Amino acid sequence: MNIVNISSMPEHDIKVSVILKLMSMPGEFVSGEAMSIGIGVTRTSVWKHVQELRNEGCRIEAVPRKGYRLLEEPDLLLPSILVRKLRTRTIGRQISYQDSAGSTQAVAAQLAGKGEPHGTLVLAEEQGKGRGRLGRTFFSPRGGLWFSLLLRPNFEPQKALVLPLLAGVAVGEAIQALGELPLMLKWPNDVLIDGKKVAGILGEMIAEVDALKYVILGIGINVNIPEFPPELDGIATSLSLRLGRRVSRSSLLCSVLERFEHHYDILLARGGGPVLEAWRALPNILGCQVAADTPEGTWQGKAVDIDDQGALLLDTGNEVKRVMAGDVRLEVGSGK
Ligand code: BTX
Repeated sequence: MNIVNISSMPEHDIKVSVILKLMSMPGEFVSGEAMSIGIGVTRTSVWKHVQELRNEGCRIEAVPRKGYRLLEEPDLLLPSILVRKLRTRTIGRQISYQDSAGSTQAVAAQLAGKGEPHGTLVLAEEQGKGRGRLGRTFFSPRGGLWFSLLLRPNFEPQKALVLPLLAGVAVGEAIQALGELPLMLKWPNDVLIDGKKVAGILGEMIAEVDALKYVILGIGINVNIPEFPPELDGIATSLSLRLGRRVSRSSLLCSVLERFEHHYDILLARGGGPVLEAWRALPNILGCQVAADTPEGTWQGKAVDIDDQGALLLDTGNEVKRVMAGDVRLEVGSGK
C-alpha cells in the first residue's frame, strides 16, 4: 500500500479542513453548522475560509439555510487530493506539502538528511525564496507549480547530469499535451514558449567521491500566473496567459510526475541514450544560433547536438565546443 505522509500538512489549517469536508460529500450541501461543529470553529470562521477558498479559485456554492456545496473538484495540491490522481509507483508516493515555503529545495534537503526515501515530493503553493541556478531567484507566487523531487539514484555522479534534461522532457511532454503551444527546450534547463521561460529546472546533487548520495530536482512551472513583475517582462510567460484559460495544476503535476517516472525507469534499465532521444524529439534549441556563457568564457555558434553526458555541442565555425555548464542565449532572429 502506498503511504502518503501528510504530517507536514497543516491539519490545524481551517481552510484545509473546510475543503476536505466539502470534498468528502461531493455534490451535497453541508450546513454551516455541521461544518462548524465538525471542524470545531465558529460559523463565521467557516464562512471566512469558504470566501478564501473561493478567492483561490474553488467553486463553492453557498445557499442560505442549506449550506455549502462544492461545484467541482478544486485545483489544490493537497496530498490527500493528489494521491487519488497520481498513477506512479515511487515518484511522489511520499508528499510533503506546505502552503508557503522558503524554497522547496531547502525543505527537500532537510528531508534527505532525515533519510526520506527516493521519490519524495516537496510541494509549496508559494515560495518566498525560490531559487534559480547560480544564486539567482525564482519568482514563485500562488498559482504556479513549485516542487522538488528527492532522488536516490544508484549510479555514478556523472550519469546524474542527464537528470535535469529528463525533467525537461517530462515537463515539455506534459505541457505539449495541453494543446498547440510553440514550445522549445532550451539547454540545459528551461522550457520556453514563444521564447519566454514558462518552466525552469534546478538540479542539485550531493555526492561523495564516486558515490551519489542524492539528487534534488527542483521544478518551477508558471501555470496560472496572470502577471509578472517588470523585471521579468519579456522573459517569462505562464500557461494561463498563453492558453487564455486556467490549467489544472494537480493534473499537470500528475502528468509531469508520471512522465518523469516513465523516463526514469528507462534511464535505469537502458542508460541515458533514450532520455537524450526523447529530449531531441521535442522542439528544442538544436539548429539555432546561440551564445553560451560558460565558466571558460562566452562562445557563439550553432547548437548542433547534446552528447551522452548531456553536454551541449556548439559549432563555432572553427571547432565544436563542448559546453558542460553555463547559460545559453538565443541569438536574435535565430531559428531552424
Ligand atoms: P535559472 O537560474 O536558469 O533562472 C532564473 C532566472 O529566470 C532569473 O534570474 C530570472 O531572470 C528568471 N526568472 C525568475 N523567476 C522566473 C519565473 N517564475 N519564470 C520565468 N523566469 C523567471 C531556473 O533557474 C531554475 C528554477 C527552478 C525553480 C524551482 S521552483 C521549485 C524549486 N524550489 C526552488 O527554490 N527552486 C526550484
